Amino acid sequence: MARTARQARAALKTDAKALNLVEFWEQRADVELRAPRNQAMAHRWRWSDIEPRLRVAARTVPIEECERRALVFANPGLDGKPYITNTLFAAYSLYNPGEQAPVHRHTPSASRFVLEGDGGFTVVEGEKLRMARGDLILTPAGTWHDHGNDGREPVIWVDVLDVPLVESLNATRFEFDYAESDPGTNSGQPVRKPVQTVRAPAGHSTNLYGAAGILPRFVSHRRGPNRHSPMFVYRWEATRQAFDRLRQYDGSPYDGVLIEYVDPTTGGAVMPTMAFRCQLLRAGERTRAQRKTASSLYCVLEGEGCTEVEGKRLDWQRNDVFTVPGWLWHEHRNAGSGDAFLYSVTDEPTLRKLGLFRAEGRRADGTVEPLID
Ligand code: GTQ
Ligand code: FE2
Repeated sequence: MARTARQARAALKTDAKALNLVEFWEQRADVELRAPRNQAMAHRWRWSDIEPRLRVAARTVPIEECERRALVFANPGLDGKPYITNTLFAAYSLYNPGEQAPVHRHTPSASRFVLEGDGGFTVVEGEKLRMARGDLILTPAGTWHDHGNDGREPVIWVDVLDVPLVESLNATRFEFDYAESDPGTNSGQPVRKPVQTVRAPAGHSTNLYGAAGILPRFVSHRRGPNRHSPMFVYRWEATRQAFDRLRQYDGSPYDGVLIEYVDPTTGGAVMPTMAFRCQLLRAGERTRAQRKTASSLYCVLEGEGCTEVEGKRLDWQRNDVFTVPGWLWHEHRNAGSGDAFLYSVTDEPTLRKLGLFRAEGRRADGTVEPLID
């Protein structure tokens, strides 16, 4: 009997394989994870390693060949895929004076955070946004955008997109067939264009949304096919002024003086999938340990310090980029004598919408508290 059962089970194993089935009891541990799998690792990319290579690409890779000249962060835990975390794609991009990235749109949502040069611009849905260090520019899912540099120096920025998330949902689509009616022809028929004609007034996003607490009631806040922030640029100048007013407060024991760039019409995240933040850690400031089910990437706008992620120490300085995967205990330290500003992007809005967001913090006495909001 026992022998027959053994034989039957052996046959079951063979049959299951042939029938494209998996015996749950054989792979249960692979399904019932006690904690997130986290293939993406905590990792730091040094600006000093990458900047010279970006300059080589700027000399040797023509813009006509690459369209968008980007060195993409590949998380060492993700098998060489061009993904910085399980949900995020990020890159340093460089555009020389006079170069242009042709107009396109895509289902992933995208953003730029500017590191160098002040001649760069992105045109989003007909609004030309000039870009300077510390500015955040949004190109939410489905918005047409093209980039260029009409200054005299190369411009460098960090792109962050939700490419791996959209890819995992099998919803990726890039389109390059932009067309608009050409007033120069009298046919009125749309014609293909390599870049958009600017149609919004100078400073449009800031004109409409730059004063917190005040919203114009004579415009639609819908700009593109989806719901997202209608404000496409968040200026460093305004952010810095906000920090000047906020720095007198204790801030969060877990994040120092943390701000989020929000949709002015809702007060919520600027995009459905990603949230964009910036935090000031004052000289010597050290945060308590926390962990969140969301994962994040950071870019160092100013200062030097380190972030410890479950025993792994990531030292960082100006323009470096690093990741903190989900559900790993981490804490930040400003190790310098001046302010440190960390820009960050997180997939927290996605996890919140799906009921998957949790956060915990370690109190001063070592006990753990849930973190809400
Ligand atoms: O600048 O529009 O790094 O569409 C990857 C995809 C940049 C962009 C990237 C993009 C862009
Ligand atoms: Fe794009």
